[in-house]
Amino acid sequence: MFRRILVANRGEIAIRIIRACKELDIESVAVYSTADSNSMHKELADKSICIGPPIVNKSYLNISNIIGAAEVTNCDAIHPGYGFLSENPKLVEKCKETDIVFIGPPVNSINLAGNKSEAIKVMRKNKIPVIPGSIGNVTNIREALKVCKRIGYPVILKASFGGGGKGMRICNSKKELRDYLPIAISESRSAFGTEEVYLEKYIPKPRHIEFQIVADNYGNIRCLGERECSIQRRHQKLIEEAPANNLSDRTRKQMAAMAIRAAESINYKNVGTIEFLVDQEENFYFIEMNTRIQVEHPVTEMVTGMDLVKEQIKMAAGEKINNNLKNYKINGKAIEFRINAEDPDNNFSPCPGRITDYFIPGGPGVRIDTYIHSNFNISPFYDSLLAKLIIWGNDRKEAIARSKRALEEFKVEGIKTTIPFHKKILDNKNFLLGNIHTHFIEEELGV
Ligand code: MV4
Repeated sequence: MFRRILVANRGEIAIRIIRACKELDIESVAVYSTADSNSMHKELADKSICIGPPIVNKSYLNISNIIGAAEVTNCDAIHPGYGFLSENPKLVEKCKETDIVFIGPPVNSINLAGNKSEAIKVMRKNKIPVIPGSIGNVTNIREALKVCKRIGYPVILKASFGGGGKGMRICNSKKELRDYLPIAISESRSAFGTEEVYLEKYIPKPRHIEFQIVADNYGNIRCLGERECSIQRRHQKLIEEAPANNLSDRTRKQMAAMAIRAAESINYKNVGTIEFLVDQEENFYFIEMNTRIQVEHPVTEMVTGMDLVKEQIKMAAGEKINNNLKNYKINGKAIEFRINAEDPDNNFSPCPGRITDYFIPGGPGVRIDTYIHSNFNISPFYDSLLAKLIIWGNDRKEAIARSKRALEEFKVEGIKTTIPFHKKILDNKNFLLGNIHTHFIEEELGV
């Protein structure tokens, strides 16, 4: 097992990883920028080291500073968390060169998942359902028109190295395809440095459901059930649940089997997520794969009793897959609310500033993953995620009642947060019925 792990992240996920290290009796080293010198992850770790100025490119995204920090503190592994360098192949290569274990999958898995049209090709070859579309990228309008003649309109253009909706364009006709193809290509070039875009049939109002995969270094791969992640605004998830609602046992089983096949087909290691879109007829399609621990991992932890971050560390250290993973049972319902420092009444614009006072909810079924503390200044340099409120109930009804009372208890003063917006969602009839899809927020709440 590792002696000392460098936690290459900040905020709530850095604290989450430090907690896992403590429970495994492994020392943790925090890294922090000068904007975070008063932050909780720095306090909670056994050691801490400054890695540069507030600007992320010079600190949390600076690979030489991160590797240097791990070397001078004698760490034998690096945990990247999510975001920042978590899916950066260069960090993985540098770790190999310096004999530090990267807690995550091998570099070829990261490279493949990063190239979405290529990942879809591999899945298609392995008989995993994918959305009808181009085989690989489209480079010109002639090619694109030919694909659309086959699959029919509407279609969606996606950037192969994209994410967060960037470079995505829906085309309802030949004309729109002619107009949007050059735009999608140039958006992709400027955002991701490549002109690679691909085409898919556009699925109206799909659900976004993802499956948690756990894989050891010996070829054992397990699936830990699914998360429903359809409640999102402008491609930022707001609420996630486990398990998914209104999904037949038959489909759930098929999807889990396909998720395992997807991970097997690329020799996946460590924890990862297979994302699917589910259409209104309950057909499901692979769309992409995430090669990191995700923000929403706690809902899976709450319904399975597993600790995904500890499993990540143990498998990276060469342990075989946890036997409890073989016969886990999904117990009850978990819902996660992302509490962001944003103003829901002002287009969700970030609201950095000082937290003058706060109260954190508690009681049965309540878990909070946060890094806030009193008199804490939310820095404008980083992500606006303040806290994750994770609620467990025996069933969805109990989880929702608990969520309502926990959001009522939750006080954050001095800054605006998304807490009032979550309360509105919990008053929505279709949300209460579990009738949700990726366009729920715009359709039902009009933002
Ligand atoms: C789609 C889709 C419909 N059809 N793919 C992919 C990434 C995720 N953030 C949104 N994605 C979508 N992929 C096909 N083939 C619908 C979405 C989608 C979406 C697309 C355009 C504008 C807003 C959207 C909101 C949610 C989901």
